[in-house]
Amino acid sequence: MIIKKLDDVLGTSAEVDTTGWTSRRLIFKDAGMGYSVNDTIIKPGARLDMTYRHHLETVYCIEGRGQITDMATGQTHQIAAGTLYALNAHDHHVLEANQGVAMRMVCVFNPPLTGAEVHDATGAYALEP
Ligand code: 9YT
Repeated sequence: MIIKKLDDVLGTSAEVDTTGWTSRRLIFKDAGMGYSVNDTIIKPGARLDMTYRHHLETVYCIEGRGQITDMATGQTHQIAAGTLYALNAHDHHVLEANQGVAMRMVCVFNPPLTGAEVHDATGAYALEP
């Protein structure tokens, strides 16, 4: 059994900070679970254009407000605490956090992240061997 607290990863290499988000990586590939779990802060006003072409991702919002746009259809959905989205088709999407408030998201990736990934120019993570 693995027991981990957010405090255990804050300030370590498992806390990955970028311009638009800070990802606190709680469970990653080394755990052998077949998925990874992050507690991620989307910074206020951030606009993230992403296509996880190598991964499926489910995202559950637990704090804050924003919106997600499905770039295939142009449809925008409001996101608030209690809203989940699942990128089940490697969807090209734009996630925007409202001004003035961070969004906090629980992010599950399949296949699991190895722990230190940051987005490439297309808003994807590389697929680890
Ligand atoms: C919600 C989202 O995709 N944010 C970008 C960061 C990523 N999910 C991560 O590594 O936590």
